[in-house]
This record gives sequence, structure tokens and C-alpha cells, in this order.
Amino acid sequence: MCVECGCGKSIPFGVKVLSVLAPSLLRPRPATEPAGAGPTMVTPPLASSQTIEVHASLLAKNDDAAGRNRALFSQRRMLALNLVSSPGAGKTTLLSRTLDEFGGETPCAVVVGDLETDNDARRLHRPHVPVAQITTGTACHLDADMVGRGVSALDLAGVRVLFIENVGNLVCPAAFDLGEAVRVVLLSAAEGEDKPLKYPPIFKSAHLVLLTKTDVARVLGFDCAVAADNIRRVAPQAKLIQLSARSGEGLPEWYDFLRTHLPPR
Ligand SMILES: Nc1nc2c(ncn2[C@@H]2O[C@H](COP(=O)(O)OP(=O)(O)O)[C@@H](O)[C@H]2O)c(=O)[nH]1
Ligand SMILES: [Mg+2]
Repeated sequence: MCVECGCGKSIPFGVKVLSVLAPSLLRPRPATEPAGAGPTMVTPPLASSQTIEVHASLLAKNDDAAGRNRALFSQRRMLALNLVSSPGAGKTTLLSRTLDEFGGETPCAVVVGDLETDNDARRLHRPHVPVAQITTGTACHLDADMVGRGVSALDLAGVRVLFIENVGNLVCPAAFDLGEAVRVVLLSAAEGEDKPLKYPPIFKSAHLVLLTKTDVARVLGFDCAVAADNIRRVAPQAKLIQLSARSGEGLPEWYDFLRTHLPPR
């Protein structure tokens, strides 16, 4: 995973808060540090024993931070969900509608990660929803420390559900526990039915798989039954919901899932 693809290095990231209550900028990027700046040196391939050591220490550090996040979420009786998918599967669109509908009855907050821009934070921001945008520069996943910093910048008073929209990627996010209680993997009708077979780790780590954009499945020649079959083969542990954030199909089931997973007060 990240050591091979180069994203496991220490990479500068930014946190920007879109919230009426929280400070506007937690950690401004230094002027000398251009957006996306990372080490320019090409790392030579590591010997396998070195690779394993780097993996272990990277993930152990992440697990510590994930534990702290989990303790905070539990202390606040908050349900934290980590939404993972390839870019464009519909995470932000689903969250936007969820904040308008489900968010009206249950206070929510969002931490959203992308390499650059605060576009998604702007799409998700509502007067009643604190949102923090993490810009990861070159990293293709959120890690637990980034999420912890994003969360600490938000006013979480009364918040019951924290949505973490991960960086679009079906590979590296699988390895990084963010302290979430529920991992949600989205697969859209635009991606092909075989993706669960090609990218099994992320599906195997899911509690819930959302088959999204069902409204356009027919026109794209996407067979939802075949995709569902592939998901069940790879991830029998996961609940599966087929939905469309556009037509509204399946959204009541998604909201019911959220309601039933709310920790008791
Ligand atoms: N037809 C259809 N398009 C969708 C749906 N959800 C999202 N989209 C479109 O898919 C594109 C990517 O959506 P976005 O929410 O930004 O995906 P993200 O990268 O996973 O956050 C946008 O053009 C959306 O309008 C859906 O349920 N149906
Ligand atoms: Mg998005």
C-alpha cells in the first residue's frame, strides 16, 4: 500500500473549517510551503524487510491516533462513519442530501478530505452543520491524525453523527483506521460490476456497502444484481443498500441505518 505508492511519507496537510462557530483556519499552510508540496526526491524501492518495518510503524502510529479519535467519539456518544470510494462515486452528493434530510432531525458534522480545494466543504456547509476540509497535498487517503485535527477544530456540541468523507481512492484508505465505528464503501453504477473483485481489501473492511447512482444503471448497462452478487462474495459481512441520491431510491434505508447505529445517549 502507501509505502509502495509513496504516500506513506510525512506530508504537510491543511485544515480549513467552514463553520459559523469554529475558527476559520486552524493550521494555515506556510507561504513557503506550496500546495501539494511533498518531497521531490524519488524514493528508491525498499527491501522487503524495510518495507514491513515502515508499514508497521506507520500503521502503529495511525492506530494510536485512531484510538484517541474513537475514545472522543465514544465519550461524545457520536456515531462516526468513514465514507470511502473511488473519486466521483457520489459521496458528497449523498452527504449533501443526507444533511438536508436526515440532518434536520439529527445534528451532524463533516470532515472531508481531498488533495486540494475546499469545494466539497463548500458544497456540504450549512448553517447548522460544522464542516472541516482537510487538504492532503499529495496523500491519497486521510489518516487518523488528520481527522483528529479536523475534528478538534469543530464545535461538536450536540453533534450525534460525524461523517468523514475520505479522499477518493479504493486502495490506500483500506489500511487506515480513522477511529470510525462504521466504514461505508460506495460503488457507483458508473464504475462497473467487477470492482469489488478487483479491489477486495476495501470491501472486506466495510460494514456497509452503498451501490450508488442506481438511477443511471440501466442507461450505463450496469447490472445491479451482478454487482450486488460480487459485493456479497467479497464482503459477506457488509450490509448492502442500493440507492440514488438523485432519485431518492434507497435513502430511507440509509437513514434507518444511521438511526439504528446511533449510540445511546
Ligand atoms: N445520476 C446520478 N449522478 C450522481 C448521483 N450522485 C452523484 N452523482 C454525480 O456524480 C458526480 C460525482 O459526485 P460527487 O458527489 O462529487 O462524488 P464524490 O467524488 O464521491 O464526492 C457528480 O456529477 C454528481 O452530480 C446519483 O445518485 N445519480
Ligand atoms: Mg466528494
